[in-house]
Amino acid sequence: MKPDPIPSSEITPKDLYLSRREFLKTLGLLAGGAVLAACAPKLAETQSAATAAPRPATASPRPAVTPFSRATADELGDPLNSYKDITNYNNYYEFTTDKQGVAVLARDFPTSPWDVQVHGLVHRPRTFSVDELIRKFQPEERVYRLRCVEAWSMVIPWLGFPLRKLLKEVEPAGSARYVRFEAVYQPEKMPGQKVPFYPWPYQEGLRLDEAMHDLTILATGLYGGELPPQNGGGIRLVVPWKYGFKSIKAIIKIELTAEQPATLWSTVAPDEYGFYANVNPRVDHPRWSQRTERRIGEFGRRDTLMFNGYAEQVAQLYNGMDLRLYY
Ligand SMILES: Nc1nc2c(c(=O)[nH]1)N[C@H]1C(S)=C(S)[C@@H](COP(=O)(O)O)O[C@H]1N2
Ligand SMILES: [Mo]
Repeated sequence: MKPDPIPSSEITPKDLYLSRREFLKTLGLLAGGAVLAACAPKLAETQSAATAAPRPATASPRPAVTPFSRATADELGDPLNSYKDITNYNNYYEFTTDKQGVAVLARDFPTSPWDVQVHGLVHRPRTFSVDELIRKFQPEERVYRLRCVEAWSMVIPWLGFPLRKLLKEVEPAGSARYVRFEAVYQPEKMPGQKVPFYPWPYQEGLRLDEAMHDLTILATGLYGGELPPQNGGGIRLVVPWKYGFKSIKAIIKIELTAEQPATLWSTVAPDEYGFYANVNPRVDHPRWSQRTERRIGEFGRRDTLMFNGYAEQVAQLYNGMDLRLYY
């Protein structure tokens, strides 16, 4: 689907659009959600393609509406988390370990323009701007559960494209078996990077077949708008069947390698955070159970699902592996 070439100056700012919608609704001019549902995805894509979606001027919560998501729930019927929750409860140790403090500290972190270098065991190494990636690969909405290893979770409507598309573009060599991701290192803008305990920059990795799986995306937006700095803008990985720490934010380098790459968390605590880190309710973290989780915005706890509910799509990637060892 190609976005209409609407100049960004003609795109209705989201907040204006919203208040007009509220206005029309009070006049009874909108038939339920039908009008919005039909046009929202297109506008969302156009907006992100033009990077015209307005960013909140402050980290103060936006209204908890779901204006540009065509979905209201994931495929299991669980409702989306609010924009407010998704953008105000974050793990992002480059800024702070305080989940509710990330949004404010990251507020002025520049996410555009943003470049990603793709290199290593590839025939056509190249640097891409995120704007170019958005034009080329047309981000689509993907509603995914995000399950943190700390046993909380959310349902998030990402805008993104399969990582596979980018990897194909650079033509991986036959010797490539893993993909290594490196996040930005800017200690003058990211106060958490002055904490020497962590081996900055944040890095992560996937096996090449995991990276090529259709569920694995690079996200460039959420809720139909741009990707806020606290959620990993300019661009971040999302691997929904793995614990959240695999979904590395603010990526500047993607490298194809022959050897399994080191990761920040398996370097800091190898017996707590494995390379595979597949969500698995039967394998406890050394310090707590992984059997259940707290869905942000809900009371009580819910059962954690094998592979975070994506077993049908991904279990075959791990045939012959002992999942008790490869959590
Ligand atoms: N660069 C970077 N990426 C990161 C992290 C981080 O600290 N730094 N935290 C990870 C963890 S533990 C989780 S649970 C998710 C949280 O993503 P969210 O804040 O968008 O929900 O980001 C992951 N990606
Ligand atoms: Mo996490």
